[in-house]
Amino acid sequence: GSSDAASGDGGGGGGDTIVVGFAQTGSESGWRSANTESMKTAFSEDNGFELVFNAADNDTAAQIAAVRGFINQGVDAIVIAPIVEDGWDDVLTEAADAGIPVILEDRTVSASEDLYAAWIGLDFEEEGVKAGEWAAEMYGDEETKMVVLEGTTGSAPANDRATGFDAAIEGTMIEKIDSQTGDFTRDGGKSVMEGFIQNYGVDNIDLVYAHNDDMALGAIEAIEAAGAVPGEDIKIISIDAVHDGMQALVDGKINYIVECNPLLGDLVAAAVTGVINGDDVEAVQYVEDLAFDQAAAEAALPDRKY
Ligand code: GZL
Repeated sequence: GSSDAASGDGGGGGGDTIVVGFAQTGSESGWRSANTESMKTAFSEDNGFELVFNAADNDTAAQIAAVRGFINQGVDAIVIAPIVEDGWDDVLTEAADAGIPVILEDRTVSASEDLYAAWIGLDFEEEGVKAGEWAAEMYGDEETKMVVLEGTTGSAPANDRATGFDAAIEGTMIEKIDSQTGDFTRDGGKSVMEGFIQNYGVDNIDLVYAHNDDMALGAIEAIEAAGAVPGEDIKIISIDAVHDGMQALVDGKINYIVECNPLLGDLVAAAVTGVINGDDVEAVQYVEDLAFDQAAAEAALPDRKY
């Protein structure tokens, strides 16, 4: 767009268009689609950005290769939603050596905080605690056999949602009989739930804790195919609060959902602009999460943005 010559106080990117390489995880879930839309809207040309977008199809090697591509391209800044926590030290060091700032959005990494300028994300452990506290309150006083549909193995949300939930149900009569990854996808949740039903029998499972709505929706299909009623015969607790999950909650097929807000684009764009302009940028920025039972979902669904 037209440049206001007096604008800004210098900083990267030559003119006033900031070229940003964005390494997204892929398109594994409804949450991811909402997050991608939020990022593309915030990093628009009208807002002064040129967004170079890559979706890595949940493949960590492809995502790291995409980041290397951004470094070789010489972008002004790199944004990453890292599929998994580990394995980032080398490529983040290469970005630092190239003088390209990195901002993490959504998930985070185990590498040193010195290797990225900021992380705009969510408190996954707190999401797990909220889910576990509700499970403990509702089901903790009677023998409850629980299976867990884990998110992508090695991802921050999968690790932290398990940690938070397990801590919250400590000392209750909720017994985790199995826990496997469904990779945050609907198909993954369905096939893992089919396996649980095969192994334990649909009458020997009381509760499903799904690390995201997409896997919970897959589990619902498997439970119904086995002739049981989700939300009644087998209770379901999930995380995200995307539209389809909230609809299932309203329909009584899911019993409780903890929100995980995907609308991070504006915060990430502000952080990128701040870093490029040499401003101080808050290193860790959490976005607030709500939680919904059926009544709260009925009230909230009409106004939900995703
Ligand atoms: C959490 C995000 C997770 C969502 C899933 O912030 O990384 O990845 O919970 C998504 O739906 O696939």
